[in-house]
Amino acid sequence: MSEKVLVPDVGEAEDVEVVELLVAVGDTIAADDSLLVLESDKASMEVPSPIGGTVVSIAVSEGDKVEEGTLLLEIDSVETGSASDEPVAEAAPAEEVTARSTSEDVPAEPTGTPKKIETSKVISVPDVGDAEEVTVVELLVRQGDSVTDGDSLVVLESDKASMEIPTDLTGVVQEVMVHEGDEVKEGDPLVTIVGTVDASDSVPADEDDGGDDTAGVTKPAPQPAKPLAETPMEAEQTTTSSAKVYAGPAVRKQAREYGVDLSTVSGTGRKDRILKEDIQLYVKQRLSSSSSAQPQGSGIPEIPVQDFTKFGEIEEKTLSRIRKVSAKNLHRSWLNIPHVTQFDEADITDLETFRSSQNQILQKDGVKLTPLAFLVKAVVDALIRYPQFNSSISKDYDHLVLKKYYHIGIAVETDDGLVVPVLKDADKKGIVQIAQETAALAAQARDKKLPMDAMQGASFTISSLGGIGGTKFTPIVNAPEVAILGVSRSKVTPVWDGSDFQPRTILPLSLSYDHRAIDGAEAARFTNYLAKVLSDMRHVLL
Ligand code: CAO
Repeated sequence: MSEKVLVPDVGEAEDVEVVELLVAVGDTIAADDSLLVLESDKASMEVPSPIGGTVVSIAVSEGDKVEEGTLLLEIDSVETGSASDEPVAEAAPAEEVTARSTSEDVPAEPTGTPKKIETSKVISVPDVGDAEEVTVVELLVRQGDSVTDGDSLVVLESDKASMEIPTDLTGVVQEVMVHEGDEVKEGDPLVTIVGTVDASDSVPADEDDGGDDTAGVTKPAPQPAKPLAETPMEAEQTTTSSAKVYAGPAVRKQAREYGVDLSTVSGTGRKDRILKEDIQLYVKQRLSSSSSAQPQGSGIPEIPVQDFTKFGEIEEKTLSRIRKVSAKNLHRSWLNIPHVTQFDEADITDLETFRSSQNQILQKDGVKLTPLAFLVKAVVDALIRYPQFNSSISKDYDHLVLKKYYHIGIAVETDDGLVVPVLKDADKKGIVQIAQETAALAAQARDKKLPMDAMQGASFTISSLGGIGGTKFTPIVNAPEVAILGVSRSKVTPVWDGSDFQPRTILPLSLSYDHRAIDGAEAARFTNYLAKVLSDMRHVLL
């Protein structure tokens, strides 16, 4: 036997639209499964199936405007001979929620007048239709809150519908009698509001409705009751205190089960309605992002995933293991360290003259000096003078761990990404040895032949882009170190010597540091000193 499902009582809502069909002809459904979603300008509701069976026909399409009694679809019952051909007039759990249980307490009207009198009103659980008990899922007010007529106080939810319970009295919340998670039934008190009403609207105390009494006050008869949830559609209204979200009760229930805040979920249904699939995708994305190589920092909004194929041709290239590891380390440093970068310049004119003369001599031995070897030497000298740059912060932020060794990490660009081999005991080595070992480490890194211990124990790092170009950059500190020196390409620049412009070779320096360990003035002194040493390496001897 088949049953016809009609649009249920939609109260005063006029412009009701079929926004989503949740079943198709031939679908097998259980009793109470949602069939389609109706929406007015105020609320949305899912229409559940009154019986289990098979959908045999659907009489409406998405976008259709409907009204109470409109045929929606027909279902073949699984139970033989039990159903009739009579339309199911009340297919949804949509009994009209009009009877508001309230009681009011109004003090006696003093003689001679005030236009306004104080009243208290208990807002109770309204008629909740079939549902015997409903759950308080959200308290939207607290004791002492000011509320105005129409403000929502509490969100109730059954397994079929959610509804916001508003106040029709402007005033202050005197008491909230329920907690989130409480099971309540029709007539149970929720919130007491104290406010004022026009004296002319009050009625004699002997017409008391029997509601709660408040000491020392007499009561008028109830005000003409404006429905709490004006229509069953409003009972399904899916707003929350924080933001308006459109979602059916089943979706809301699922969101609660997963601990998902619906206001953070993007809906893909019509009019941005949130579907179950949206919750699932949201949870999936959160899970995968928390285990990915690049975790999201606390509270940092995620970068939305885009379908780039919409804009043109793309190719996917798998990231190398090195790139994934360095991405994770860089991200961790970036999020944990308050970075500041100090820029400076060193006049390396004389150093460059010396370097090229030495290169001519050393060429026969297969040795090549680049500015990097001198930089390592000068940096070590500066670290000895300013030991806080060769340190780490203790885990409890109690002290600096000053290192008495000078292991210099050298950032090396490889095909697979950035690698930082470590030149150990740089303070004990001469320029030529530093140049040879640095070149050997860089070659090993590029050939993927670096032993593990060659990448450990750095106390300070140098990142040189001088061979490539650029004027300055802001390197990321290689935690748990507290500073890193970035070096850009030197350039011959006219420098004023007091009477003339002289062509000088100027090397740009960019020192990034952890501001928790190092002050700005110390950083300026460090780069100043470094520049002085580079301009005349004889300072190293002092
Ligand atoms: N100014 C001008 N010229 C420079 C220079 C500078 N600051 N530094 C190097 N050069 C020159 C060299 O003298 C060499 O010149 P010639 O070929 O004429 O002799 C040329 O640039 C190439 O040098 P190089 O880069 O091969 O050697 P290097 O010792 O300077 O650097 C290494 C070695 C391993 C640091 C480098 O190859 C490298 O990988 N750099 C990239 C590091 C990187 O990616 N950092 C970014 C990390 S993100 O923070």
